[in-house]
Amino acid sequence: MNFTTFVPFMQSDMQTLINEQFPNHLLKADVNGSSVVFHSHNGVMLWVEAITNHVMRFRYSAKGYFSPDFSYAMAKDHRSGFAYFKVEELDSYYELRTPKLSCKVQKIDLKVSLYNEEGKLLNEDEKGFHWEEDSQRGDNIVKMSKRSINGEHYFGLGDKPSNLNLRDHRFQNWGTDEYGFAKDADPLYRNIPFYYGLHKEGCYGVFFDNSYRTFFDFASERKNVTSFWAEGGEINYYFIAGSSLMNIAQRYARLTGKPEMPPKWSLGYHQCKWSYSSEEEVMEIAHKLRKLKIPADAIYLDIDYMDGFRCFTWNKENFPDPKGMVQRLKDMGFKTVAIIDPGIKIDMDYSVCKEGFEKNYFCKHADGPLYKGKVWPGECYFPDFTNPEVRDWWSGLFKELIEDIGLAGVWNDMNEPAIMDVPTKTFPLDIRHNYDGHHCSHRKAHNVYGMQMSRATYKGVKKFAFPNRPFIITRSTYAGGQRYSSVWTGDNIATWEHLWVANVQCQRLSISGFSFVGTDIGGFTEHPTMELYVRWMQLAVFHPLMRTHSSGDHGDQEPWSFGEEGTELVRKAIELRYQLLPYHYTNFYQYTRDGKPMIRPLSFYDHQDPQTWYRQDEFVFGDHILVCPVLEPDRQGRRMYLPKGKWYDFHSKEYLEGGREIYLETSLEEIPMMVKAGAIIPMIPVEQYVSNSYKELELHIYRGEESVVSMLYDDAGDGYNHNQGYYLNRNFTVLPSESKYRITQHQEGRMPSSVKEVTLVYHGFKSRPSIVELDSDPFEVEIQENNGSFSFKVAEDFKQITLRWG
Ligand code: MIG
Repeated sequence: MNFTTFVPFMQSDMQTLINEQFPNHLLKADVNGSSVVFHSHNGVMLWVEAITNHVMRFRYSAKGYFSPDFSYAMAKDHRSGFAYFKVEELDSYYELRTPKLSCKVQKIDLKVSLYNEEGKLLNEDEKGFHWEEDSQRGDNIVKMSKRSINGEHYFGLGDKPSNLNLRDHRFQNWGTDEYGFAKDADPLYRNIPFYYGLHKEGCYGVFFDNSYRTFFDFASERKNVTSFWAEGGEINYYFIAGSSLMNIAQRYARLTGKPEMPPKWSLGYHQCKWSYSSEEEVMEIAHKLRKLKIPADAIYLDIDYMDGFRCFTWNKENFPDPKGMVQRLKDMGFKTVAIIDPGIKIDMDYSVCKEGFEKNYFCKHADGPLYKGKVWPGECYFPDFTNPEVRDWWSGLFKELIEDIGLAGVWNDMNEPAIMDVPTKTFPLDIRHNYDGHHCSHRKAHNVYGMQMSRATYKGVKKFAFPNRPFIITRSTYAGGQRYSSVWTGDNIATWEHLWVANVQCQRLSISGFSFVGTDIGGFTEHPTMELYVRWMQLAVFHPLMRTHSSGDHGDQEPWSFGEEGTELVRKAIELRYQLLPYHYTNFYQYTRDGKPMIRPLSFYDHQDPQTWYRQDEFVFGDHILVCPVLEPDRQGRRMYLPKGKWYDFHSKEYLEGGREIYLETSLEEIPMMVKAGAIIPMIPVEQYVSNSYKELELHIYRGEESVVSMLYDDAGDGYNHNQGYYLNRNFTVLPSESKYRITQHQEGRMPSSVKEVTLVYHGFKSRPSIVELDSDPFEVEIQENNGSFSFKVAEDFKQITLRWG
């Protein structure tokens, strides 16, 4: 019998039952610059630090000291920008203040409450910090509980395949290889302990930077409480204030970093399968893509290209001439990406194994012996990627693949780490890790293992691909891993439900720092129908990583695998992707520069509209495009919510008033898609692969009644010259009025434009203008009309174009 069921759920009882302990009253507070350390009589320490005006960090220790401060998540420059911090002692509490955020720490129990700049309560402790001594392990389970404010909503947490709004759910982070994962499965591959809270007084973010197994409860077990805890380490969290969810996303990106600009080709279409297992097969796929005029930029090699699954080797029978093959693909405009797993086959005739063994780079058990785990190659050793020396060695191993053979990117898989034939699916917990000199067991290193592998891979690929940019895709990672690698969502299933999951996961990953995301289009396991594959492809047009992948044993999954109609429809979707490439690349630039999520749930567009809190099919892609995938078979239309503002149907150019739900008719040809009134959307003609310099450029101008700014960023599409000012960033501002429509352009950067003239295409205007002025002079133009829109050409460096009527 479980006697706890008879005990009322009260703090004092909890303490005796499970030995929870709490800080008691304040002994002293040490103020030091922008931080304060509070000490309770029973030896608890709370360290509060202002990182910037909007971000405070809270660290607790029940041990009487703080361990050295170390984190894999934080970006190097995350502290820059702090301005002002004031500490005041009052009768019953301390008040710590920046101009944007204030915090009260109660003297009686060290409980914390946080207020925004208007003095409104954002968040407060319920039980606050407490801990449990785990007698079995001799470590502390560290816990934090917060009051959940009435009607509070929660977002974030990485790749959870559940409703976007996390309210009423419990989750955990423990990187897990979950083949054919189900909706609501938890945990999955990635570990991102960051969430947003939103209620009527405001919004905030909490980043719980702890790499042990972490848990979150969002008002699920107890309706008025949200809690998070970990199996070890510290309660160490960053509290982020902001006036919108978007601001908070940007501040989180400042803390944990952003990637560099990717090679432009990586925003093209990628074709993958487990496996294209011979040169012949690879070339056949490549030729067929070109022959059928299906634009594509990358082809992948899954594990079967290797010799007996030995990383950094080739199966010489099926791939007799890797360098030649990669070159032949290059000549056709394809980049080659190959998979590299962490497991190193135990084979002393295999140089990687021998060297890793001799240099002592593989993971060991607590009592010394090397750890052996079974994966594809059979028994393997595993590099300890948390050791900086091992990472350097690993980076160096890419020389041949990248520099000599010419691969453009690397795919890291199985790095949760995944182990076969053991119930835990991963390393035993006693395995030792270096953790950059902070030696620890697998309990602490598990959730960062994949991140550190992708970091070492990124460093190697970057070095040997120079002067080109690296491309990395990883399955497992931790918060901050976005600095090194893109991610895909893992082994999904070819079902309509999984199309829904794909949509939600990509939105959620995007607001959790990882915008460079995609899913296995069509599903990894099982086989999609033509309709499902088409709908999935259409959604993936708006996923920064657009890759078809499948397990290969359920039938083919190439763009032509679903009959002629399917081929047409898939081609059309991929073509739209390539037409929108300038918009995609600009969106990526805004992500790397400003930390803006590329895929934005509606609540990130307008959190003040309650309709957006539960909406999850629709999302905003970049600044100006609203997308709503069709997620069910056999649909002639669907309902969708248009957030406030005015919109144009991208396909029909119909003008629609927002702030309401609409029913939109759709065909299988098109994904429902809206453009914001006033926006300018850059588009190019379809290319078969990304060419890095636009030959023609169209600017699609959607009439609006308010001033709107649109951006178009471009650079060489590869290399690093953009860091020396060799880029071209155009900022367009529209200034509408009764009788005229004016667009101004401001250019920045030293890269000359690759086009001389741009075509301006005007949508939503009642009639063509009577006068066109270029930089305030009358301008003779030949106006083309087409379906209610009109267009003309103008020199690309125009400063101002004004249309007048009447
Ligand atoms: O145990 O490399 O998620 O994308 O094709 C399966 C083979 C290992 C799992 C990956 C999948 C990949 C597959 N891998």
